[in-house]
Amino acid sequence: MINVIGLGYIGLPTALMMAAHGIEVVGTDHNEELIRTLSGGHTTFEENGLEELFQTAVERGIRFTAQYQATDAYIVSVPTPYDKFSKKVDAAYVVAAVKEVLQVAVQGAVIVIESTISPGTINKYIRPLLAEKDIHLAHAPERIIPGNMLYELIHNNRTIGVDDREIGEKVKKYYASFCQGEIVVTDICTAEMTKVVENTYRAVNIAFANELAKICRHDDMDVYEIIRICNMHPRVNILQPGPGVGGHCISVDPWFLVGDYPSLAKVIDESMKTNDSMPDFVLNRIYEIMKENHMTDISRVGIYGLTYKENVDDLRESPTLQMLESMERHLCGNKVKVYDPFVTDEVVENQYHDLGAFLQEADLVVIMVKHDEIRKNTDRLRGKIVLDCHNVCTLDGVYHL
Ligand code: SAJ
Repeated sequence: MINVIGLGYIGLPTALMMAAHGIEVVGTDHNEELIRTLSGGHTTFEENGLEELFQTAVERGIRFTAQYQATDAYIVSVPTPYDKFSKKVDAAYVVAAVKEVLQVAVQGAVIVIESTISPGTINKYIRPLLAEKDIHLAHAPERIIPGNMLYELIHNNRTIGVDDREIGEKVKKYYASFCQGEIVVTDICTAEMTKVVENTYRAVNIAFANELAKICRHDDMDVYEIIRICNMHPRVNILQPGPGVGGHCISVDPWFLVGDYPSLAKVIDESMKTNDSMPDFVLNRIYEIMKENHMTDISRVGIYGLTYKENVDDLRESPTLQMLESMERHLCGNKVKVYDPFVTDEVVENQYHDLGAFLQEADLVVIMVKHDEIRKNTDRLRGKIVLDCHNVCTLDGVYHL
């Protein structure tokens, strides 16, 4: 039996996937309300195909509880925030989970850490907890992308870091029950580093695109056309500029390297600062465009999109929320209108829950997130002033980053 600890965005789909593929799984989370929801037959967030997978896993006997189970295999996928001041990984949740596991684990058990951690975290914070106990450690960092999680769980290649190959083979078998990609077995520190490097590579590439957007804005060049043409070169692949980088991975993990290697991680440090500057860059664009159009009433500005990226309901590190915070500081109370089709809860002031009603109240619409809804409805923006931060609107006169 595998006990999956932490039933959030990664732990839940992983637990369901294993259960659906014939492994006996118990999911544990200290959040009693979450356990009640799952045990009551409901999923806890929106994701393509999650509902169906949940039903299959339930039929195959998955159980949810707040208790840690006595068994020989654990997967720990609890959050690993970073300390905003030191930029270092905060391993407190992983440490707490492993301590609980150690109280119940049987001799020879393996604890697989899935949470993203900086290189050296297992040796520094987790291994000392084992003392003389006969318990094995592994690191199998997740790689799935919100919005396409279930497909990627099955099809992505994976990395497993272990101390010895025999344990590597045991852990590999669990993942091979559903994963059709190649599963590479390596040492623990290499596995830790690869995960952080993958997200850092993407963060630096996005920062480069964002910097190009700023340069192009300065001299009125079309950054999208420039990137499109450059990417026709066989060895160039620049990502897209945007209103900022959110989510719990690309906006967080690269800081671990800056925190641990401050005098070495220079490009990474600058890249993260560039990405973090984007919400304010958008805010300045809004003020510029209002001025150009003789608009004085900020309450006629409509912000489209609250989530950190398109077609998900995840608000973590959302660029829109960062921009609204900044706006509030500047304006002493934000009065813009806000709408997101994926956010049904009331999370900010002046939030709308209907696209038509939202558009009626806005003369300047800012596209912060390229949800499919707005891509399909750009004709409804006719007659409005539009600041399109994702280059999805083809109407004449649209403003860009
Ligand atoms: N973004 C841009 N320009 C782009 C692409 C993305 O500005 O060209 C922005 C998005 O709008 C979003 C942010 O970056 O705000 C991050 O989105 P994302 O789709 O790039 O990535 P995540 O955070 O959803 O998922 C990433 C993935 N990592 C890589 O692609 C290397 C995923 O595979 C990881 O599993 C995940 O991080 C994680 O958990 O580490």
